[in-house]
Amino acid sequence: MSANSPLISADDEWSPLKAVIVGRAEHSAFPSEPFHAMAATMRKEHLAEFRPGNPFPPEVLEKAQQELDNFAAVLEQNGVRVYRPKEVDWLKVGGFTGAMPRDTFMTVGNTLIESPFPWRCRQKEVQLGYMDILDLLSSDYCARICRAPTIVGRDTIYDGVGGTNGNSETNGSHHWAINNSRPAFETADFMRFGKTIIAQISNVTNKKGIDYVQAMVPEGYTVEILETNEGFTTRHIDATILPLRKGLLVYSPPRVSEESLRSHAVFQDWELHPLPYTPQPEKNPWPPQYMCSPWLVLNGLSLDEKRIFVEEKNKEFADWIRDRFGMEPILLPFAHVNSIGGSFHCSTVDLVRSA
Ligand code: ABU
Repeated sequence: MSANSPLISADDEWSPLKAVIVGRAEHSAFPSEPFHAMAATMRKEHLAEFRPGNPFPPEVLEKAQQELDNFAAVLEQNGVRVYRPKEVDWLKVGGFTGAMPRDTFMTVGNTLIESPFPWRCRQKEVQLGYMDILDLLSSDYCARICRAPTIVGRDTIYDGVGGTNGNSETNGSHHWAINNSRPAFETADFMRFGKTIIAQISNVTNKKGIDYVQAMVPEGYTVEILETNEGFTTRHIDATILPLRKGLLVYSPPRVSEESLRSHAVFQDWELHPLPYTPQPEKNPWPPQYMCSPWLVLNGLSLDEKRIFVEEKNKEFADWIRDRFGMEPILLPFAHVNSIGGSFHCSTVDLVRSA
């Protein structure tokens, strides 16, 4: 990149990647929120771990950090400029992790938008981990950085939702684990398709959050809500749909239908393919799948319209996209990062992609 290249400029998920944030895993701890919010998003078998001051097992974090460092090195070898957040003791500060920046920021054109997190344990994430990166990015005078709005007074996001049985869906008029009293989202519930941004409402993203993104994006961009099939753990659109390149998208059939996708003008002339995959439950997998679903197979990061990072165990998926669509998957180890919340898409924020 030349000295005058933009530091923030990305419109989609597949154009050649030039600059990216890659997260880090040290000192990550299980997030801890009111029981109903954890129960609505996490697997039952690990629910008891989601309590204050509980670190992920050190052997998982050590390997996750190695996987992230290796991934960052491979990106650099491919000419991508890589930024890393600061090392933070998330356990000590009552936070979660620096490994999942996709939930934290989204690039739309020249604008970087910070999530007004619903989870309290994540609300200091940017202040603690990402200020050096934001300082650097703000040296590009054409870049806009939208920090999350301050919550004035008491945070009301859980008022009237939840309860003690952990099932948000049985609670009064509210359906989700958060209410709509203030804008709240995780940016992993949004995906960019040029001037159209596709979003989903979920247990971490509300309608006011989506309206807020619409207000923050540069002129000419539109945010549309995709109807997804609400699952008990609905959180994040990036394990539901995966655009492999312009005009070609793979989706998780239990999570979204072709009809729902087709109802968005942006997909009308796209090839839309259901992923032919039936998750097989594993008995006591190692590392434990603390914070992810089997559909994380769709959580790839594209280097360009051919090359995409895929977790090395997902060989069937890699073969399928190679043989069927002529893709060139790059297989890397990432199982320990998966364990704590996501894959290559979740653990990155693409800052610059250029056509
Ligand atoms: N951020 C992806 C986690 C969601 C899932 O595993 O389905």
